[in-house]
Amino acid sequence: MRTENVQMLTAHHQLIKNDGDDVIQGLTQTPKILPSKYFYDDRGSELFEQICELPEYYPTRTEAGILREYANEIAQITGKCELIELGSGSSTKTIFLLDAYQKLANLSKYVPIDISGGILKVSVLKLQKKYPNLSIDGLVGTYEQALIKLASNASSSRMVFFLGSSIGNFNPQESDKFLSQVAYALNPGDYFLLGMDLQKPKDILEAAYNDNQGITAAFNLNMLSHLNGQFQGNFDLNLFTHQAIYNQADTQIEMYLHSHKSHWVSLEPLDLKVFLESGEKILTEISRKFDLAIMQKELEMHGLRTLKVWTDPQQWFGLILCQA
Ligand code: AVJ
Repeated sequence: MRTENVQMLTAHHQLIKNDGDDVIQGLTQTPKILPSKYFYDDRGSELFEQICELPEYYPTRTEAGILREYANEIAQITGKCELIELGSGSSTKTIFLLDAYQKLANLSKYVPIDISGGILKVSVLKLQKKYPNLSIDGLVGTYEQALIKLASNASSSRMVFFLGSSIGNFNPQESDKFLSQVAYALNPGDYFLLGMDLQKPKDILEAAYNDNQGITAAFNLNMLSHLNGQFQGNFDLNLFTHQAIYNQADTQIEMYLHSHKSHWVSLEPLDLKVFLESGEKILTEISRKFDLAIMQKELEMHGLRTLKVWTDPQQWFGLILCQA
């Protein structure tokens, strides 16, 4: 089997070499924060796959429904191009696009990019079996690393896509930076397809991040296990509880880990000792909920002109196709 088509993005792009600076920075500021990307070790990616199947977690199946219905139309609009997916994970929803592009646009290349090497390898192997004639080049790395690499690598027409409302993890400033990097990576005429969760009543949103089976809580807590493993931390998972609330003013879900005892945590290789108060919380994720018109303006400001917008009948989730 061809595992060699999963490539690590590292070294010569001054890249990954995760030195934990972001962890030090986040845990020494007030209030404390941890970057959401630390959710996704292999266990975290597995838990996220389980979240996607939860009855309360509507985004995945809603977006999948939109893709099922409109993938052919998307392929017809863009015509033949290479497909490049940021944060591909299990690539489950991607199947709709791959099928449509194979049928209508003579698809030759798919580049899935993910920070979690385990899940990427498994999904590349699966896809290679299902699409034996498709050239699949998996890349393991951060979005930033991938976009730098893509920018220096322009050949044929491309569509970069970013599904699942992963853009919701960025605050406005980070989102601005991300869209600049996307725009920089694209050539004039290339496409960008963006999936985003839309604003809706608080009870629906909070239920989606506080599921009955406690999978989201396990996903949140798993970040501490990941840090324990990667940075020899001694977080005691029993001393923390999961909380997710919808911040109406900022239209974003905020996920926290609450410490219910005052205690010290150390991460030796980082030379870091952190004191947590009883009741203190660490922000582990924001998940912004968007307005389609505002997002179109933001894309436009980065030279990404909207070609078409799709939503589901309830307008819970949106897809914007734009062109550089
Ligand atoms: C992968 C960032 C889109 O924000 O809904 C799911 C992650 N966190 N449940 C989201 C997540 C808690 C998810 N994104």
